[in-house]
Amino acid sequence: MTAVPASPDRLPTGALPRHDWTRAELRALFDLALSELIFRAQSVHRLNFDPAAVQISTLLSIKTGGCPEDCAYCPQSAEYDTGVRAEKLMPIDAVLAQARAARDAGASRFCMGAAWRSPKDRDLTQVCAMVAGVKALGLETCATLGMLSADQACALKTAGLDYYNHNLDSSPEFYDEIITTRTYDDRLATLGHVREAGIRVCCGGIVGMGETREDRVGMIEALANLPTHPESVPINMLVRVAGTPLADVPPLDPIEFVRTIAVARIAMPRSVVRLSAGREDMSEETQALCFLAGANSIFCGPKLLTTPNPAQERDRALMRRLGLSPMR
Ligand code: SAM
Ligand code: DTB
Ligand code: SF4
Repeated sequence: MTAVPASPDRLPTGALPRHDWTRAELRALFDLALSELIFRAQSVHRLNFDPAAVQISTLLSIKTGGCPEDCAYCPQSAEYDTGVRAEKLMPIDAVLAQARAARDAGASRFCMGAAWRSPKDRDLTQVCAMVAGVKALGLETCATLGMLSADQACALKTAGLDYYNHNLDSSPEFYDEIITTRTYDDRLATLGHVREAGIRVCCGGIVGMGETREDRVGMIEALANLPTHPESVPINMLVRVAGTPLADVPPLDPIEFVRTIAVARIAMPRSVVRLSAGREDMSEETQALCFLAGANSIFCGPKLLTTPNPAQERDRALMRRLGLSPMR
C-alpha cells in the first residue's frame, strides 16, 4: 500500500482565501490520493457553501460566429471551417424572450455571449439595453463579449451588469500554443477593467486541450493569485469540434478533470466553481464526482453557445438523484 503524501504546508486552510499559492503546493494537491483530495475539497466547500446547493446559469449566444480571433478550441473562429455560420447581433426583444424562458425554467443568472474580439461602441449600446432588460426580469446578468476597455466596463456596470466572463483559459506557457491573436496580458488587463468597474468576475479556463498537468497547475496558480479571486470560476472540459485545430486531441481522463475541480475549490474556497462546458459527453457518475469535489454551478439548457448541453429534464433528474437543489 502506498502512503498518503504528507500534507503540503498550510493545507487545508479552509475558509480564508489566499493569494500566494505556489506551484509546488498546487502540484502536491493534484498528487494526493483521490479520496484525500476529495475529502479536503469537501471540507473547504462545507466551510463556505451549502454542499447540496447548485447555482444555475443559462447561456445565450447573442452574436454567433465569424470571430476574428484564432482560439484553437473555438467553433466560432472565422479561421476554421466548423459549419458555424456568422450571424448578426440578436434583436433585443428576442434576447429578452429567451431570458424570460430561462427565468421561468428556474435559472438565476442569464449569460450573454458574443463572438467578438471586443465590442464596437454601437454594439455595446445594444448590449447595455439587453443587460438592463434582463435585469428588469429579476435575473442576475452576465456577459462575455471579448476584451473590454475601462470605459466599456463602466458602461456595462451602469446598465446593471452583475458578472463579466473572461477566461485565462490555460497556463501562461500553454496559452501561446492555443491563441496567437491576443495575449495573456491582454486578458489580465480586461479582468482589471472589469474589477475596477465594480463588476463581479467570472474567470476560469479549459482543460483537455492537450496541456500537461503542470499547465493545469499553472492555470489554477494564475487564477488563485489574482488580486481578488474571481467570484465565479468556470472549469470547461474541451468540447472537441470538427474543423478546429483541437478536434482530434485525445480525451482527458475524467478523473483528472475531477482533480482539477477539487484543486480549484481548495485554492479558491469562496468562489463558485462551475462545472462548465463538456457535460454532454460526461457520465453522470463523473458529474457526481465533480459535485463531490466542490463544483457548485452548472449551465442548464440544451445548448451552450453553439454546442449541445444536457436537456433540462436530464439535469433535473440528475439533481434529484444526487439530492441537489438550485442555489437561492
Ligand atoms: N469571444 C469572447 C471571449 O473569447 O472572451 C466570449 C465567448 S468565448 C466562446 C467564452 C469562453 O468559452 C472561452 O474563453 C473558452 O474558455 C470557452 N470555450 C469556447 N469554446 C470552447 C470549447 N470548444 N470547449 C470548451 N470551452 C470553450
Ligand atoms: C465559459 O467559460 N464557458 C461558456 C461560457 N464561459 C461563455 C462557453 C462554453 C462554450 C462551449 C463551446 C460552444 O458551445 O460554442
Ligand atoms: Fe472568438 Fe471568443 Fe471563440 Fe476566441 S473564444 S474565437 S474570442 S468567440
